[in-house]
Amino acid sequence: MAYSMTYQILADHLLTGRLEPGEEIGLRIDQTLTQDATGTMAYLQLEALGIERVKTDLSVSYIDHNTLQGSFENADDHRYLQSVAARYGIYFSRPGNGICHQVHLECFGVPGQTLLGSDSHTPTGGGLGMLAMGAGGLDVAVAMAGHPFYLAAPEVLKVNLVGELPPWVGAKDIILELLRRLSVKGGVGKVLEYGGPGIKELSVPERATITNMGAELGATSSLFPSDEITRSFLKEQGREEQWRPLSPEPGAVYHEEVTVDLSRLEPLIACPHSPDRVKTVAALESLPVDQVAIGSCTNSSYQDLFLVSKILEGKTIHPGVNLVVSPGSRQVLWQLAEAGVLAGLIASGARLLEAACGPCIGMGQAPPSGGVSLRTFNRNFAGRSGTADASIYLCGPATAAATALKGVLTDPRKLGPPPELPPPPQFMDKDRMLIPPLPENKGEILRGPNIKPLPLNEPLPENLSIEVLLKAGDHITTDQILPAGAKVLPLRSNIPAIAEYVFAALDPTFAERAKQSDGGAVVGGENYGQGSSREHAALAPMFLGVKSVLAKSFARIHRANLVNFGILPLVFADPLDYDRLTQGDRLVIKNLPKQLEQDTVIVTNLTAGWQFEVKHQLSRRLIEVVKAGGLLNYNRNH
Ligand code: MIC
Ligand code: SF4
Repeated sequence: MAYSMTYQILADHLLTGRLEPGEEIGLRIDQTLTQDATGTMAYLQLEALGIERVKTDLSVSYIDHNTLQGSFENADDHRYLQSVAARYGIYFSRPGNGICHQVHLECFGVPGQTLLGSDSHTPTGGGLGMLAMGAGGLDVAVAMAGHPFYLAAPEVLKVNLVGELPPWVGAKDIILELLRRLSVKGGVGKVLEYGGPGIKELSVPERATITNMGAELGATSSLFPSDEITRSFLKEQGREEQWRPLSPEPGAVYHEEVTVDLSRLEPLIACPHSPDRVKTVAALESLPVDQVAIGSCTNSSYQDLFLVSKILEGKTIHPGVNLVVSPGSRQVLWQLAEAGVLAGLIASGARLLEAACGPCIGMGQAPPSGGVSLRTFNRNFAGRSGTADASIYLCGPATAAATALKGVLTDPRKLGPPPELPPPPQFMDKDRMLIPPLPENKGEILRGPNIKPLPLNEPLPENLSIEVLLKAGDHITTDQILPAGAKVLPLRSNIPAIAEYVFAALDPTFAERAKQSDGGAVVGGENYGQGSSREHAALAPMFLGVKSVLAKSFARIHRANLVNFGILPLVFADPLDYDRLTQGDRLVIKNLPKQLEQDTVIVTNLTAGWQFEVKHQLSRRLIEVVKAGGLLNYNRNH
């Protein structure tokens, strides 16, 4: 059978299992990345695994999320991460160096390799022809320790790009069009593989915008071929020798196909509070905007920010708008300076932030009450910006810059012909603020007082008795399960403290009620746990005593995180049973280990006196993991 690019990489890295969609496979992971908000837990877990050095070809630890140092916590975590990296054989990317996904493209990504990252936007690397996937910190730690990464073999959705993009229409509009068509759960269980004549128009950073935001489709990953465009990007980065070609085998088999005619696209925008609520910019024009934020791992390349700078050059930002710009990396910032456009950007009134995630994760720059913020980012979930009642819209950099000038949502096609984009100046920095590990595993690990030991779960009991602590709706995000932002993020290495914020925005009494209960359950609708990879959204509920989540369907990474920490994910056999459950119901699952041997498990609702069926959809291995109370216990037993 002729293989797609995805299946070629899977076959090259297959350690266990059969390459059939839906079957559990174990993959060899070549590279890993972590960032500081998920990294402290990941490295505490790596320490717990008791290895001497990482076993991957390359592992990198980035500092990009928790860069506001309002108190000692974040700085302590950075110091911990730097010391662990040095000792265990991991490269360390210093604070200010940039967003993990952008820096990884520039400095490390290799076509055809596998990359696992403790961040849901790791598929950015697909822009360079890597099979790059997000996962919880524990899965990344296990991969660093040289063990396989397990996942369900994906289906491959071929995305055919045909035609040419009209002026002012860009990569962001392509992925927004796919979100409009496929929705935030349209990619679950799939890898999106891009092809067709239209890809020849797209540079690596543009491809990376598209693969980055494939995360919002719920996709396992997204992948572009590695061609001459990829080669010239690597050449610009001084690493042409790492280029290798990747393309589908002739006659490759795809499970599904969609075609996007680029010539028919126009500037698009995602409306509050979901990345798939997509409309045309033209349809919403004249919407007053309070804030414009340009940056994030989706749209912060040299190309994006050069375009923005040229649009703003010689002009002044509208008095009603606050414009913040965060470059994706130090390299991008340097290139803007070298290309001579930074002065114009500053003169226009843009507030320049450091090269980091910044406002994208609510690390500052919260919009005003009831405000409208237009962002080039990838997520617009309610409250994520730090302002509960703000309305966040997502768009490309051209729309953002045009709007910053006019004060109301503006279609960039009104700006006349688009500026020419010169090639990026060659970055001359040799060490790139990347600290290589120590040659041997020496060096002290430096722990601050905010780093608390990792809590462990207990094995699941024979008979599970749980109280429905919360009944939530469809598309619950991990931001809703456990918020981020400047106040909560510094607690990422302190589970007892961060657990107080579980479901805080949905129900501030949740943490207290969970602690009082003698075993809790959460009930959810479709696509439960979409969004961030943060395993804290499983670890903190586990700490509060949550034993099971019952939902209509789950997002991939969150479901894996639940299992990793011994929380049983169950899917309603009949979605109508969801409607019949109420908060406070007491549920009992008798003979759990025995029942898990079957596909279907019977649950009794003691409060209301009825029974219903759920599916666990777990492989044999995962049943053992969840029974043991999580992966760390399971590993210890094996
Ligand atoms: C996000 O965009 O939500 C984050 C913050 O990058 C997360 C990781 C985290 O919560 O630390 C992600 O996307 O995985
Ligand atoms: Fe950082 Fe935002 Fe990208 Fe997450 S989505 S990695 S917070 S820039």
